[in-house]
Amino acid sequence: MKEKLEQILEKAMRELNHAFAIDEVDKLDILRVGFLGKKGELTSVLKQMGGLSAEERPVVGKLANDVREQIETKLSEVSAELKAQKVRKAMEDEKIDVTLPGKKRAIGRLHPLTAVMNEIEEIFLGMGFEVASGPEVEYVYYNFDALNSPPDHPARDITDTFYITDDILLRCHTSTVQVRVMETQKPPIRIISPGRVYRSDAVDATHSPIFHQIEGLYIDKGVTMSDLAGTLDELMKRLYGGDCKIRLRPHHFPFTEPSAEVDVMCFKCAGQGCSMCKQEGYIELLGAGMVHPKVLKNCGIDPEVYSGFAFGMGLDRVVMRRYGITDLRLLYENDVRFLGQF
Ligand code: 2U9
Repeated sequence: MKEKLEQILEKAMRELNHAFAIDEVDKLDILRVGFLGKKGELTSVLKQMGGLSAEERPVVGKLANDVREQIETKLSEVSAELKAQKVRKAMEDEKIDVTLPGKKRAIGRLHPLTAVMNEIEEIFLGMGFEVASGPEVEYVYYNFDALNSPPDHPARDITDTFYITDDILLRCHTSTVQVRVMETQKPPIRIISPGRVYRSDAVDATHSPIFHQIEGLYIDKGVTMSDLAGTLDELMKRLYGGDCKIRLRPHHFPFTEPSAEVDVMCFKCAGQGCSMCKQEGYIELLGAGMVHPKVLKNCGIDPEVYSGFAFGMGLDRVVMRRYGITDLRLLYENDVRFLGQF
């Protein structure tokens, strides 16, 4: 029996050392049960002690206890060492070198359209205007009829405007917002209406079915054309610098009378003429005029008491001029190689 006990001890040490060598912590419980459990190898030997003589029993019993203690001690040591090894490995794997430089996170920036729209809004907020908004899916009434647009106006054609039904369309200008405000708010009214508008245009370097506009409206008593010119002059000076000048050329719009095309002095050549302004010295940037009396009346405002001016500007065109962008599509393709420059 002594030899058997020594064999068990030797086997237990060998298997525990192997479990340690292969970092097999789960094997320890199997070995504990295999040697010390109810049906373990050592327990089986101890059950045979009844057959020993009175002289042998205490000697073998002591030896068996020694073997049990050595196996339990080895089990504890291997278990503790494997746990410590696991902690050391985790510490090593999860080690953070605090001296490393931080990871630079690319931060986003405003789209040039948004940045310029914000800038223009700030200019008008500084002049006492408010920012108004309205639906992009709009009634024909607000987009055309209320604006004194004749029934046969070419802009009404399905070739120019996106229709959803005969009475509903995608707005082709943000003038619709002004009409809605005029219907609900008594003068004085000082608003700008920035936003997305839609026209049935084939996409090319200067046309897009979706583009952005900023329109403005000032309704009060005694508003004149010089108020319009002064406001637009101030806008352009704040946008393009104090030396910037504007000029008004007679034009026609159904919703304003008199109407004007407004040119802005080319900020590149200061009016001398260059490639950007095609030697004109000025660039056409917006349209404007005094709100037509019929439009005032359509919105319940008495043209005998009140007058007002309005203007409309293509925001995309302002952005393209500002940054020397020659292809409108770049503003809508979301190419980060392009957008990352702003
Ligand atoms: C109301 C009355 C009048 C808005 C105006 C223009 C002239 C104009 C175009 C410029 C470039 C649109 O983006 S664009 O294609 N707009 O020329 N817009 S006056 O007149 C209004 C608006 C609302 C109630």
